[in-house]
Amino acid sequence: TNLETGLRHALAANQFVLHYQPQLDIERNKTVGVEALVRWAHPELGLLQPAQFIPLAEDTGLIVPIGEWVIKTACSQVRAWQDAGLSSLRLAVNLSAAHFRDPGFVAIVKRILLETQLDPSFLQLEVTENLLIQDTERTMTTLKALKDIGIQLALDDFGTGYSCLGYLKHLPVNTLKIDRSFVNNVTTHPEDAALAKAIIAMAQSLRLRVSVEGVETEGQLAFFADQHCEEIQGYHFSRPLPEEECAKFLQQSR
Ligand code: G
Ligand code: G
Ligand code: MN
Ligand code: NA
Repeated sequence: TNLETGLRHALAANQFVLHYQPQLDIERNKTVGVEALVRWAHPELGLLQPAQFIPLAEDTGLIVPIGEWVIKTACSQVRAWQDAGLSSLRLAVNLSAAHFRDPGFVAIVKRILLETQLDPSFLQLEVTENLLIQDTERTMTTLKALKDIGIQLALDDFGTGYSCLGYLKHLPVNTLKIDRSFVNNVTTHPEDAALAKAIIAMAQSLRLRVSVEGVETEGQLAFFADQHCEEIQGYHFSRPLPEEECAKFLQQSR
């Protein structure tokens, strides 16, 4: 397709852009991290969201070089923000299943960390439940290797995928990110509140940090603060921001 042809040239043509969404530590009321979210500045179609090209990138395998670009660019950016005084800022990056099929992936991440001089403990890689059901043994080996380097791992979109809860106890993840579908109606529908509380209780008893996505209102924030969740990410705190705007946000919220 045309889109596919364009996608093949997009990296070389430098058409990808990263936006960064700040993440709030609820108790300390402080920005602790940013999640890098890729966009494609398409020459004719304008700024495309991930949903418009990530599936195609995954089907064509182009997600591997794109992902490498994302990790490298974001690590380098966050290292620059750290150098500018935000010394403990953490970076979250989304991974796709294809990265786990690439035997060179761990070495690539190591190389990027060396090149950008970002301390591995400030990098958090996000994986989804669906990724974990493919080639479980290889996935586990890769996750452990990433953890051994000192990288943090988060389980993204939790509760929306194929959930076999048994895997949770074996997974070397530090953080569970509750999907925003559990957040939308948490202050208006008792069933949603009950579900959110149950997920949080489970995560806490497994000693996982809980990060809540898609928090849009003060009431939702209060709900999750009451449940002792560690972090929120959502429009209530900040939308994903272009690099310059994010830099300003980070300086102002220090
Ligand atoms: O950016 P948006 O806010 O629309 O993100 C939509 C989805 O796209 C998210 O679920 C996110 O996981 C995915 N996504 C965003 N950036 C990346 C990326 O760099 N790599 C991969 N694999 N997925 C991404
Ligand atoms: O990787 P993940 O699917 O978690 O990516 C986060 C996605 O959620 C991005 O598409 C981002 O733009 C979106 N998002 C972040 N905060 C909010 C929010 O408060 N409300 C809604 N509806 N979407 C959000
Ligand atoms: Mn994510
Ligand atoms: Na998510």
